Amino acid sequence: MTELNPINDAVSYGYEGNVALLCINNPPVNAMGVAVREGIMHAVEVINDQAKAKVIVVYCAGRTFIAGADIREFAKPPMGPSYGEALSALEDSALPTVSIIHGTALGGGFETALATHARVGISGAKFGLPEVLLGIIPGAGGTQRLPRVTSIAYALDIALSGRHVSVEEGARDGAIDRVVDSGDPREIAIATGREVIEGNLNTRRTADIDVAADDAAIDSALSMVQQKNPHLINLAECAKAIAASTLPLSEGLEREADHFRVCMNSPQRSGLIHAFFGERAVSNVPEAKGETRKLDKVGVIGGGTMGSGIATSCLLAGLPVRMIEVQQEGLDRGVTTITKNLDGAVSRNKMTPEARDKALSNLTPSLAMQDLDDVDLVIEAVFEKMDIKKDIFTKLDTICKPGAILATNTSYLNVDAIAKVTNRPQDVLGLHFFSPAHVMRLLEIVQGEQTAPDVLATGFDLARTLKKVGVLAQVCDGFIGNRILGHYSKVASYLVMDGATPQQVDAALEGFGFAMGPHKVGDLAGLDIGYMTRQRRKEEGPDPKERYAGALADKICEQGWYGRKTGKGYYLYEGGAPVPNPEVDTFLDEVRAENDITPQDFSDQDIVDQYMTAMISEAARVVEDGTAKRPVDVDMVFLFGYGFPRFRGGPLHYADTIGAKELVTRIDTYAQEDPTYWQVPPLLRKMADDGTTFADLNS
Ligand code: T1G
Repeated sequence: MTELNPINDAVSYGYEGNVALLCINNPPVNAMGVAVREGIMHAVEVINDQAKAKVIVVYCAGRTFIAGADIREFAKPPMGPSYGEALSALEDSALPTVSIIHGTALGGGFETALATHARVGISGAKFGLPEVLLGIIPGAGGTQRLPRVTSIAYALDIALSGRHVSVEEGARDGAIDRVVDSGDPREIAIATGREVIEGNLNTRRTADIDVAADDAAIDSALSMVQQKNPHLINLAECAKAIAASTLPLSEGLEREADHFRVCMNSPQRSGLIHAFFGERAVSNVPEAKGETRKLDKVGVIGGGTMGSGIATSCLLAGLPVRMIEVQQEGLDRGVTTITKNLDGAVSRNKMTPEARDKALSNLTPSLAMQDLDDVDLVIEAVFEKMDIKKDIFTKLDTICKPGAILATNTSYLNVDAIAKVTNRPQDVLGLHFFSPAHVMRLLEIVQGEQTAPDVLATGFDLARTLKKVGVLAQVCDGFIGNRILGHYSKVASYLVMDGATPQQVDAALEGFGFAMGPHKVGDLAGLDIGYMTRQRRKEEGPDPKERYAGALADKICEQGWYGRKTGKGYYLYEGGAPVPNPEVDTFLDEVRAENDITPQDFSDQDIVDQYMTAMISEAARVVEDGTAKRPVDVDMVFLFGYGFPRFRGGPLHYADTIGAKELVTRIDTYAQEDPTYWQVPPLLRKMADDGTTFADLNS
């Protein structure tokens, strides 16, 4: 095998006969950093100058072709040659250039392939332009070159969805010129080069291809993005850039650069890139590393909404599940729900009917807890009552084999108190799923005082297996998410008691980017859950100085109205879109009269400011006392478990766009009205004093 000559640490070149190989090797995903761009430009120049070859074939070492621009460089000042310069070198090369795609050619990676004169995909490989998922648009010619080799309509589909496409599908639509059987990219590069020289594979400069205008496709794309994602600015910028592909390439590339700059300067870009790296950072903690215990068989106790959702999630991941219930009726209900969940996955083409049948064959329903004696992990998902959970863990302690992991799906309760009823507290942790558990990607992994390191690492292992975003949380009432929710949801009630309406609060927060406002979420989840939590808190003796936030909700629940499931809550659910429940206004007047409140006007911005400041305050306390390891952990909890708008990056990433000083000023102002509820967390005051940001606390 010919030795390759290094251009720099990331790029090398060599010759196999008169085939020139240009190899990129920049682990872990061959991101197109400055060294790769410099290396490509220099290699193309040298190979053309040396005139030893008849074709240049670009391929990558490692597990994938170029997976895009190096996203980490976005936060730094521009360095080295631009993407445009590097790719023009490939396109304008006198020698034909060809790309060999394996793994995933994404963003700048696929744009590199589009700049070469032919694209060969190795079976199983994928390509795509996922830049929109990062708040930007393709910025290295993708919006101009993809329409040239396919069409404007196709480019709109690929670039606006950000989806990963198989090379087989790409070959059908013209994006890929040939698909070959899987094999070593270098060997395939050599063979492909010979095919080009022998005239068996055509090459052509993408720039030379004209694009047929398609205004209809552009117009429908622009109205579609306005309807589906009214908050995101980059989707329309992307469609407009693609519309410019009918111009000569050089002009089109300038237009693309203009639209790209608009997105780069938008805070949405930093929010979405924070989300990209945050999703990876939460499992990049020592607790997620190290030895794990085997996870071949799982037991789930409880066939209710959570139990059957958790069982479905495990079955979807190929894990055999033993589901335990106390009565046949409950067991049957659980099996029915699981079957419905799996059927839903089939109807959404997420799995084949055969895979569904296989998953169902992996489910063993049982009324005997004794049947859990050989499972590796038990997840308890029964009623949120401490005595019931303690009783179950006492039994599990005698039934389960040594080394089995005992997990509770409690949303609030003290995991240590549950662990203490067993003789194996080191094998106990919290695994807090979110409803619907087979859909929601968040998994709070709750570390008890005595939870063993390998048990914790196994929790993260399970998250990976279930394709969940596992976030480490310490024990407290409600862990990370529900504790913060418990605090800021009060502000939504205070705003309504003081003058706003439930629908105004919901509309203001939906305008901020939440998919659903808090009152609609309450109606969806069931207002009875909040009612029971308030009753439990009343028994535990609430802070007498704090304003009671549940007055209106209690009145609604005392009518037996729990939201969607009863057809009535803050809204009426009579088939069409939910409409505000007029009787709530009557209750509101009563609550204000009973509390001697003169309603005041709130702007939507006032509502957002108070709501977000409350969320940020409690989030700061959660980081301060170590319940969450870092601000990014809180952010990911809210992105993957609480419908927080992804383009804002999470509550603490958003907090940095306001600044600690302004937040402290706000809280001090609000505290003049209510000093009990509004208190500045010491961490926030310190950050205001020394100018640190939550981003600083992540590093
Ligand atoms: N830049 C920098 N680092 C990256 C990266 C990238 N593009 N992609 C991945 N990484 C890191 C990641 O953070 C992780 O690091 C490690 O690589 C493994 O990734 C001009 C401007 C390729 C499908 O959006 O979708 O091109 O956590 O854990 O699950 O138009 O990574 O180990 O320290 O995700 O096997 C467009 C992003 C960029 C693709 C592999 N490209 N990457 O998934 O591994 S914008 C993308 C992915 C662009 C141009 C524009 C996935 C993957 P660490 P991983 P994986």
